Amino acid sequence: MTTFTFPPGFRWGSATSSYQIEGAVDLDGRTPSIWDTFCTVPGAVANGEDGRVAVDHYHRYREDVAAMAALGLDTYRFSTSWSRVIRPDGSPNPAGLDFYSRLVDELLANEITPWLTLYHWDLPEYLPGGWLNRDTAHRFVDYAMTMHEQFSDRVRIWTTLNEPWCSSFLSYGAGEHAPGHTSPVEAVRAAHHLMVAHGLATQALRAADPTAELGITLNFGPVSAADPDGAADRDLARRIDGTANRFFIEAILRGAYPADVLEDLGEWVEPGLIADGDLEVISTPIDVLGVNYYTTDVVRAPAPGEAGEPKVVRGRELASPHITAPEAISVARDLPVTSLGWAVDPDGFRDLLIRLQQEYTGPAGIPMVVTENGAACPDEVRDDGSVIDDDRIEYFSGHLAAAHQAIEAGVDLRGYLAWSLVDNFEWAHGYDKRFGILSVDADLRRREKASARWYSAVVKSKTLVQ
Ligand code: PNW
Repeated sequence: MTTFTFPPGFRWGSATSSYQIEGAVDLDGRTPSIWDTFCTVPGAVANGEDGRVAVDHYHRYREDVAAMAALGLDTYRFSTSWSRVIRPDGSPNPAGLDFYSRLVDELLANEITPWLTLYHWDLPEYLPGGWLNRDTAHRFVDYAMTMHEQFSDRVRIWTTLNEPWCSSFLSYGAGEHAPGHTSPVEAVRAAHHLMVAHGLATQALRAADPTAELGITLNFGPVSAADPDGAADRDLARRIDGTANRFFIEAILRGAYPADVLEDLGEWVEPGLIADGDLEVISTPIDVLGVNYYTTDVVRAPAPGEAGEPKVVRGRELASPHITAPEAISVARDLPVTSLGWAVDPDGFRDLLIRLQQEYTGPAGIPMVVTENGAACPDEVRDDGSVIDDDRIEYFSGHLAAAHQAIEAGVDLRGYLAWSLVDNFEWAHGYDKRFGILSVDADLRRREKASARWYSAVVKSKTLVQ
């Protein structure tokens, strides 16, 4: 038996996002986001599902906050819906703001720290061109400052963007997420505009509020070559690592996009896209790096004549999100996989945290917080109503041990937020793939899964026993 005790002050919590849980998509003046629209595209989302009702958090937030309090969680990372709080004419929508005000008050009354993410993919449909339009970055700053005026007295931790890789390469390059485009040029343009939005908003928030804690959340997918000695495999792994992992963090913490990635992207970086001064804006200092981690990947080059078939999902032709390595083939490993087919690799998590510390956050002198980590598992509902999810407990346990090992190795890791508080709308996978530590029944009733009770015991004792 091994006991892992976490440092005092380590944050313990959970995370969600607006479109995945709120529902109430046309209440109190909210207007459609690109996800509302995308969900109407035939085949875009499994079973034709959408976030119209989601898990009705808009009406059940008190119950959800009470559940967190009962579990002993001290931090809640949520996102706000831009089109709920800002009207198409740019003016604030008081009814939308009021929802988040009530949520924040409820959290504070329960001694839970609110951690606000400004953008978790539900871009207002009314913004012409979405992230293809540089002006969206300026509209993002306006939105950020409206939120700051309303909430800075009560919210002290702010994340600009969640996973810009997903909002660009997966959304404009692969077609898998809203708005569902498959253009490498658009993917790069969206990625850069997202980075500019992050930088401008960080500057404006910092100027208005020097003591707020500001950051961004990036998703990291470590990737290695199937044949570590094979030049072709290694080059594919380098390319994927370049766009998926290094592109964003190096712009933010080093003030430059990686030279090899710019070379790989070639003409997809349009002339004039990266304006003078953009990288200074993008590398405005942050206070914390949010790390989302789910899995790792091992890739190989296709054999001669082994052509990649176009990937058709529910009748829609998707492209590879790895626009500089679309031919890469993922190799199955001797590891358990989750319901999404993602390999369970806690060692990869430990190694990632150590790499990030050594190469990026250590030199920049900033701490990290795990802002998402979790697994989609087949939960078993017993006759007595209990929900058994041993696979999820195993996942959390392995990854918390890995996080602890990273701390022991010198990583400045300050907290862990489990994804997710409740089962929710898992984007293109709809409601079938469940990440919650609370289950949600068809009648929207919440129930603690075994993993919630297990996590609560860890959180309350600040100790993991394996
Ligand atoms: C993250 N990928 O999404 C998001 O931040 C959450 O909203 C989501 O529910 C969670 O992880 C689980 O999926 C990702 O394809 C979606 O590499 C897809 C990928 C990565 C992250």
